[in-house]
Amino acid sequence: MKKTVLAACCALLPLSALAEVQVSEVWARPTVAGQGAAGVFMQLQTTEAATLVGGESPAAQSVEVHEMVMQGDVMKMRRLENGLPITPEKGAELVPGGLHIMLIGLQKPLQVGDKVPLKLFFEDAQGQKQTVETTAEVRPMMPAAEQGETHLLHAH
Ligand SMILES: [Cu+2]
Repeated sequence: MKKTVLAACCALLPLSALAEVQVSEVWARPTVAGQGAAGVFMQLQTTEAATLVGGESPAAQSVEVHEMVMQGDVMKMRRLENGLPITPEKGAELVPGGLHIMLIGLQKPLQVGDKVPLKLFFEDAQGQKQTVETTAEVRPMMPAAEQGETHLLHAH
């Protein structure tokens, strides 16, 4: 369905700035054949309060915003129905074991080095929608363990 968003509301709110959302450090884990979904992780910053409401990717049938919750002794993931609120003070951190973007219905397994195009949909407090286009780089599960410890010495 096509939605047309008009900027008419801004005439009534001359002082409100549009939220400017920055997406960085976008990466995903590789998957194996038969694995239908993958988590994508990133850092989010915004100049005004905004909400990450969803996304879209040619690599997957659907894209959802998920959180991890404890149910008894089991860690489960759950879709954030109302999206993920982001504030200028805190931003948001999407990390393994926590908040993440879920690619559901993968077209093919994600391999290390793949670049997955991803559109993220945000909405600010005034209901203004915006789309941020980014790319998730598929990285090894545990780069530090794979490369050994010596790479830490090369920091300087
Ligand atoms: Cu998930």
